[in-house]
Amino acid sequence: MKIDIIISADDIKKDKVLHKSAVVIDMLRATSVITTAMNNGCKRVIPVLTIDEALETAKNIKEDVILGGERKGLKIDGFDFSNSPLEYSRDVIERKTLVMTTTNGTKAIRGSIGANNVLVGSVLNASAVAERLIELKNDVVIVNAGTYGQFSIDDFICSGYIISCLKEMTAVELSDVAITANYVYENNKDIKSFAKFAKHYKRIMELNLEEDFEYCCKKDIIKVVPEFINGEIVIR
Ligand code: 3SL
Ligand code: MG
Repeated sequence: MKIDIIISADDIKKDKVLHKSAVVIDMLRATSVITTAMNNGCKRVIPVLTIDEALETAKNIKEDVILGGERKGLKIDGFDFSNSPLEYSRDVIERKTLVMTTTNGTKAIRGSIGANNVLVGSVLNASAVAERLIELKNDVVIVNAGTYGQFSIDDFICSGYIISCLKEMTAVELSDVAITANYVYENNKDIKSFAKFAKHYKRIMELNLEEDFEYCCKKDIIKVVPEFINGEIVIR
């Protein structure tokens, strides 16, 4: 299995995802939100790019719908929830449709269209993602959402962790960037201690979101692997 990494949503190129299984990572915090919401019984997540698209999409959905996401890390005016995974508990999200827009995460998910499969990954479900990738039998590209089009340490070390899980399960052939991500993880297995160097960590702390950070760094507490299929994220 060949494994490569794209370092930010702005660096996605169609030929890099084509015929592969893509895993989109925005561990702080969009893909941690999606993983948590789906684990808590959310029916589907519809990732969209703009606030207007979110409002329009939600208006056309007949069933129970929740609007979630962020701009500059904060809840969007008129939305139900922010981009904090801790808000998406079973009592509020079960059987609901979540329409979501975030700065980097939903952009990376939508940008990965064209891959054979688009999985949603995070530290929370890393080993379940690895198992699913083995079942799918494609080469893999791990798409880091990054932060505002830039490389981001948090998504990179999370990718390194997923690679470490894959290495325990199968033979892998890593690109240079994948070797580096895995090296960073293998030398910093306590993800929190290294993710703290990320620029985005400072923003998270400014917003008093320490609890979100702690939660998003928990390894393998979730077994579900959300998948983006035909415009919506579901559990297959
Ligand atoms: O950009 C995103 O998709 C967000 O996850 C960023 S934040 O952590 O909510 O600020
Ligand atoms: Mg992020």
